[in-house]
Amino acid sequence: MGILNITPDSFSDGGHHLAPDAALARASAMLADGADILDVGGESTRPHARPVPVEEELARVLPAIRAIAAAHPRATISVDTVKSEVAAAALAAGAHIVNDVSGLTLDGRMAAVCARERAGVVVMHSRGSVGDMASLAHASYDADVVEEVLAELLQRVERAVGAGVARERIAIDPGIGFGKRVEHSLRLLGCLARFVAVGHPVLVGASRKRFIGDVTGVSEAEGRDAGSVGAAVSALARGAHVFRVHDVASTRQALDVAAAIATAEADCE
Ligand code: HH2
Repeated sequence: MGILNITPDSFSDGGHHLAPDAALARASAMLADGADILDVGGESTRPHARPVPVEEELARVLPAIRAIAAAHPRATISVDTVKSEVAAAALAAGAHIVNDVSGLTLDGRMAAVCARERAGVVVMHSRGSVGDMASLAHASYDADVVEEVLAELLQRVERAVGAGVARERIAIDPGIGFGKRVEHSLRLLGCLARFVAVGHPVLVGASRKRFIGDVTGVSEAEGRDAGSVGAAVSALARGAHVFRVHDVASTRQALDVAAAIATAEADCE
């Protein structure tokens, strides 16, 4: 899943793709690099980012989604939003998946919209509002961060199913870096198999995130692609299915090789 942020302020690619032709060019490049899904977002979750009114978010994502759907009718498009109005309009404009970083909690109508439109849904774990979910404001966990994140995530999945979203259309995501300290993100990735065991496809969004900077000492987000590829390969080895990344070409190449080796390993048992 290639990241396409149509925002002036995203933590690593903010401001690059605001014009629809720039967004389409980036989308086309990511598809050529091997992306299976394009994740189009119009609101940054960076702490203290300015909240984006619905009209502004629509004006950012809809032209991009329309342009991508027209140029690449077979591409799978997800919309990264917590707003049901944006989700509904994006689905009508050609998106197939709703990627909601609030796990369908911030907008009471989100689950019903996803159900009605038969959208694929990514239920990500986070706590709090858009403005503080990627901070450490809610980063307190009892003994086992994995158990707690999994329990909260599954509650949200059940709520979505209760609102009519088909279970087989739901992917889950531990929400790396969202209200998680470095040790939490590492532990969630290390224990990813426990998320995989639930039976939903598991999405991992580790690309360029702070924990990679903490492990490697690389402070600039743009310099963290090699570490991000490492995180993706490690997540693949633990059973993850979808990898939300900035550097599609390197990730695709690394995952293809890692998957080919894993297949060869299976053959020798
Ligand atoms: N991370 C970000 C945004 N959306 N969606 C899912 N499912 N999982 C994630 O880990 C995830 C996500 C944050 O990264 P980015 O889009 O690069 O930055 P920003 O929020 O500043 O736009």
